[in-house]
Amino acid sequence: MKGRRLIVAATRLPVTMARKAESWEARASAGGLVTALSAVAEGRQFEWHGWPGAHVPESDRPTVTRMLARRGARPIFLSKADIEGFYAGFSNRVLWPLCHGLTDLSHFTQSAWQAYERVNAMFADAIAARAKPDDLVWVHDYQLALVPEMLRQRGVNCAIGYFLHIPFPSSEIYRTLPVREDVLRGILGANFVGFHGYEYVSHFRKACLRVLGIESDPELIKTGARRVYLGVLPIGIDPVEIADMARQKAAKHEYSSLRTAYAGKKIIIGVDRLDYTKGIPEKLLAFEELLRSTPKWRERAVLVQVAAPSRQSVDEYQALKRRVDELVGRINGQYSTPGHTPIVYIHQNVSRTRLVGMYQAADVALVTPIRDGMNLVALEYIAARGELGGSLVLSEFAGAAYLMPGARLVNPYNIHEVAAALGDELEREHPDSSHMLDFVNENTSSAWAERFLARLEATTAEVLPASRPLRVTQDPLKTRLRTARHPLVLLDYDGTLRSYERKPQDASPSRKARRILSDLAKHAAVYVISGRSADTLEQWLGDLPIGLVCEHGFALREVGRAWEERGTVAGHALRRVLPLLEEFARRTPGAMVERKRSAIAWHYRSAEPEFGAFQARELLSELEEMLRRRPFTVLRGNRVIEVRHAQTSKGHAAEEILRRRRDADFVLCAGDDRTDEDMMEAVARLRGEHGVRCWVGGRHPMTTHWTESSATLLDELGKLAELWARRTEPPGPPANNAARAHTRVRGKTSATRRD
Ligand code: GDG
Repeated sequence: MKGRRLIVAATRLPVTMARKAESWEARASAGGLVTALSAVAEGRQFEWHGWPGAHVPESDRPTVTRMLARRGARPIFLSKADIEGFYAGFSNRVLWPLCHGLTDLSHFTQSAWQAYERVNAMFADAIAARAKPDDLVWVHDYQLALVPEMLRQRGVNCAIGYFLHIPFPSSEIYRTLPVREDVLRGILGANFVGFHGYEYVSHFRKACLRVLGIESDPELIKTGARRVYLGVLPIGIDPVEIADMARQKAAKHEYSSLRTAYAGKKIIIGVDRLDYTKGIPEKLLAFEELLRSTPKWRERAVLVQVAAPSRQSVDEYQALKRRVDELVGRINGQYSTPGHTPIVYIHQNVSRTRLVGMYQAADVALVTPIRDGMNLVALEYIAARGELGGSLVLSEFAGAAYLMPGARLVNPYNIHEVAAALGDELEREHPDSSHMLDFVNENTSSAWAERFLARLEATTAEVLPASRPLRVTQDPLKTRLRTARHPLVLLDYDGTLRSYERKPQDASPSRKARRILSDLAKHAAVYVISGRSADTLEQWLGDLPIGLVCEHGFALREVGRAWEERGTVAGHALRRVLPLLEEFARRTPGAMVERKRSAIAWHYRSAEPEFGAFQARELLSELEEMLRRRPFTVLRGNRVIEVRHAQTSKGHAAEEILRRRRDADFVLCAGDDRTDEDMMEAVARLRGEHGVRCWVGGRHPMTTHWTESSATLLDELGKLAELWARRTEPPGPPANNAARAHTRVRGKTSATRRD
């Protein structure tokens, strides 16, 4: 993949700095992410922002920065207090346990949170100073969750991606986080958010709904003017790197010393960071149970357990180490003989090459995390064994469980089940792991990175809108407008043709707006597409020669014709939704249910604000479940929740008009709120470059043009009417296929409502 510059933000740089006597030494650190990104870094400019792994005094920072710059790395220097609060304090003592569902181990402190915010801001500052509109920014993992939104606040307008390497917990758990809104909003600053599995996406969406009241589609969250795409992209490993390491001396040595030492015996391998999520005690207990229940394995099986030291400053990790030491001691004490020790416990950081030798020597890999985003060890084992085949006993709570066909899935909390599965796998002589191997070989880490960036780039069209101020008398727009033979104009009402009033009934159209609409209608087909009722539109605009769409697309009235209604809320929605809304109205003093033909609405404007909002989130969540795969949409408005038919939206109305006005060779549409986005989307999809989409109130990623206010829009529309009036040959509006027979009545006050 060639092209745009890539800026990566991850807590640790791929280079670790270490102080050596009077100078500094840079050591490349190998890791999954480094390998994954090295392929995508080729052929493009690339820089990586992160912590260099050591405290660097002020005076040495210029030197260290220069050394790192040569390797494409840009250091974020952290003080000891920052490292403690940001890394140990909030990332590893709050988010890590919480995301793995261990609320008891999640200890929030205000000072750690402040350090987390501070360090995230340092990353955002550093990147904001470098990022250009065409760059791609890729932020990694839970330690930097606030960075995407902080970049937006600093005016960064390029494509921002975020990948969460660990699980996203169920919303019930997530909601216990004291700073739950901030973290979600932080992530939602990205254009594309990637997770290892579907379950995490679904939890994330539910948290957005329950915590922020933001609804979403399975792959898309719309927040304000921005769209955040969600994707499932399970990470992989680099099988070629593993094959290369397998050929090295250290790997071969490890392999042959294990096979010699345990000749005629079965070797079980466990490789984990010494972390409480990895289920090491559970694994040891299951192995103990196997030895207890099946004596034949006591001297015929060995468990080689690598437990790499990790986060040793955190109390819980120290407690875990004590527990593991104790269990290993107990089991070895109980089952060792002079010739055999059942557990080889390696509490050290082992080189990757040696690890590959160990994997190759093992008949079974025992991977039992109680929760794990993905788990690379499972993949590495299968890759290292290659054609030899291997047995994998794998926790169903690892993301990898969904991707490894042929693995023996277990519940790590059930030690009897794990022991039995392990016993079965030890019996197998020629395990076939070819399906798993196929997956590992195809889903490589670099393919993962390529896919992520491709998805991120796909959002770019929205990120970099060629949005310009609307100036109808300036070229190239002027020429396009003047030469349009059958123009079509689609306009929202409130906020677009008229500024908002505190009382909605006061926002009647000005004389100027009515005159401009009439003038435009002499040369173009004009429609006002509004959320207002048919009666209000009739009263304010019904005498003008324009089409009207009421209640966000529920009914359409062509000039001189009757209202045509679209999907009403009936049947299922009425039977199931109405009682639910009524129940919530009963539970929430001040709330009420309104039944319209197009929708059922639950209003909570008069409810106590906090409680009303709380109940609204609960209701949204219920409605989402209830209406899944049903043709209804739930709209969240200003202190109102509406359930309407999925066919009822401004987008569907615009689509219908475009279908009727097929010969429209130019479309101008303008709007200012969420519901107008559907209209913008329909015009963009159906008319592409033949459409001018104008946002009122500022730039918007879905539009080609923008204008400051309804007043400036009216000015431009006025100029447009004049421009068309000055044309020598008036081309006239496009034909309306449906209403062709009725063109005689154009200009007359229209018919009445049907209902
Ligand atoms: C997070 C998520 C997700 C282990 N011991 C040694 C050593 N390792 C290597 C393994 C493997 C890596 O560390 C561990 O990767 P995991 O995926 O198992 O777990 P986390 O570190 O928790 O990673 C996880 C991952 O991010 C990627 O998105 O899969 O779910 O928690 O590569 O081989 N490496 C060396 N010495 C050791 O002693 N050199």
